[in-house]
Amino acid sequence: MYKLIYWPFLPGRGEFVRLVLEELGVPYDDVARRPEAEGGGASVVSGHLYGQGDLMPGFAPPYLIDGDLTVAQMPAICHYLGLRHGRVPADEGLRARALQLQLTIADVISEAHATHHPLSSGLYYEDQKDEALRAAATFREQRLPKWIAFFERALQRVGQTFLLGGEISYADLGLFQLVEGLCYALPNASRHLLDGAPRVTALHQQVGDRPRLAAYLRSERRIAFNEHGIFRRYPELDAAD
Ligand SMILES: N[C@@H](CCC(=O)N[C@@H](CS)C(=O)NCC(=O)O)C(=O)O
Repeated sequence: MYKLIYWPFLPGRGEFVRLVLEELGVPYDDVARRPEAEGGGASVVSGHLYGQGDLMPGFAPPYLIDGDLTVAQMPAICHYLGLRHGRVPADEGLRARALQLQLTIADVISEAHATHHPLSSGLYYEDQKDEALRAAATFREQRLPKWIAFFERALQRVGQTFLLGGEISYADLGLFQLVEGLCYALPNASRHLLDGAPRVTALHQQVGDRPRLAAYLRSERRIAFNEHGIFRRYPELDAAD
């Protein structure tokens, strides 16, 4: 059984991996979410940070453990699972494209995090609020429209529901979770932009309606967004209603 090691109290980058595992329908042990008495808790994650512990080193979570192998870096984990379960196309160009798209999603994730931590992840939000106001305004007004338009164009070019065509891939799950996170963190700015992105909106709807994912999203395995993760709702960082 796969083991996933990720912070137990926030969705973060771990959630992009969970969505792939849930859509595949494979069992996995979400180790840190077990009670501490059963070997869970945040200390499991911190014990492996920066390559400490007895795993093949990965710098930061999420970590996926498959037997003796540890895979870190969210896009690499999703790609590994896609290949391992035959859920990325056989065509090498399309495989590279799937990874490219997930890496692009990872770039947006980093920019979204930088809206509330523009100076450093090592400082509290409260220590960088003035800079965050400026960073969030630039993200909302300049960067986010470009990212959303990019994914809308990618879907338009393919001319089908999903980013690689008719078959769903991990990149579609990634785009779903990105939209979820943006709508949580910046509801006003996101609503406005998604109104002009019908293909991205339709993909989000279709992914969320898939039976396994819909069941997962309703389950207690799904961790709600909160102000510890990447996508945080600080109303002062959003656009006016
Ligand atoms: N590029 C890595 C980023 C990993 C990362 O930043 N993980 C965060 C949680 S989402 C973390 O716990 N970082 C701890 C640290 O960098 O000290 C990925 O995509 O997996």
